[in-house]
Amino acid sequence: MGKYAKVIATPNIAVIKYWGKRNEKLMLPTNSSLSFTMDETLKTQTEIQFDAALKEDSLILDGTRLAGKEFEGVAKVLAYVREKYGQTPKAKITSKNHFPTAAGLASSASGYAALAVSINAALKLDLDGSELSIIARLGSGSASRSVYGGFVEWQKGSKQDGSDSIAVQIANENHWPKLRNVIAIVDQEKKKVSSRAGMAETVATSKLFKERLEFMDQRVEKMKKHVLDRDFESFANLAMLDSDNMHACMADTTPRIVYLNDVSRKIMTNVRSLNDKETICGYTFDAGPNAHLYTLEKNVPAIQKMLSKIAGVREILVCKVGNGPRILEKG
Ligand code: 2P0
Repeated sequence: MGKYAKVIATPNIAVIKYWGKRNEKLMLPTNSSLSFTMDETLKTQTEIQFDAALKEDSLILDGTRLAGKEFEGVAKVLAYVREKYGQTPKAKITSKNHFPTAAGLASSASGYAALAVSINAALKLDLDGSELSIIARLGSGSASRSVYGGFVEWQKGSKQDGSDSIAVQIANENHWPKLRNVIAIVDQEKKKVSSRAGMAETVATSKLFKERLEFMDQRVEKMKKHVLDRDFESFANLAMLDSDNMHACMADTTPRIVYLNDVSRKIMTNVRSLNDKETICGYTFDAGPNAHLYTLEKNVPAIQKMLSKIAGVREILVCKVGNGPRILEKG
């Protein structure tokens, strides 16, 4: 077949959040972030075929051909690869997200990680994880972290050209086998502000965000230690603090950004009650009302029970730490 690959990649969930860019074109963040890549409960499958007979690049996502703004990320990734690794034929990309319908879970991380890994496999470029993370980042910042399994730091870097803004695996998928992310899918309206637009407004207008940045290096280092020590209590408490702090910065943005709703807030209150005697659960929320609840395997039933009693929780998914992108075929 030649220059073909089929790849699966999965989303990641950040325990120290990325919110804010210092360079929008190169997608360079204002702070480092830390996540773990999830298992294949949620996944994107991407096929890519480079072929000299094709007249243009194309992407069919979940059966729909994307154009204009929706194709910009892919165009940017392909342009970077062509400039850096030489002329390549046009690409036909077909991608499918295996996510619960309309769950409001972001698929850009798994999507662009799958794209970066499939390009590398199809063109036999033999790139390392750092370079794959740079390619994925150009499509979506959080995707840089999904090119690895396990626990991953996206280092913000300091160079203007972004060559040191890369993801690094800090522990592999076998490091903390008992850790779970229980996802509560919450009823919601369509997202009003995209993360990309929202974070730009926060950077431009929030004073609280400037203060957040002063703590972030230290916070990432602390979280790395909690992960390496498998110190669940410290891990969960720091994840909650960082999520609360990011959502406070969103609220401090002009115009105010609110992604959480009453169901999200009810979940937060219930987590606090569950943790009354001992920390068995931590929460984190991305740019939407769905809750991601960290816990250890033995406490999953208690979390599911708590969630099942909350009106407005539509679905509950339980994810483990995953092993990163998988190449299914290449040729
Ligand atoms: C994160 N989020 O660290 C944070 C937490 C949302 C809240 O990464 O503009 O879709 O494509 O770089 O990666 C969502 O932002 O934004 C995100 P772009 P992205 O996971």
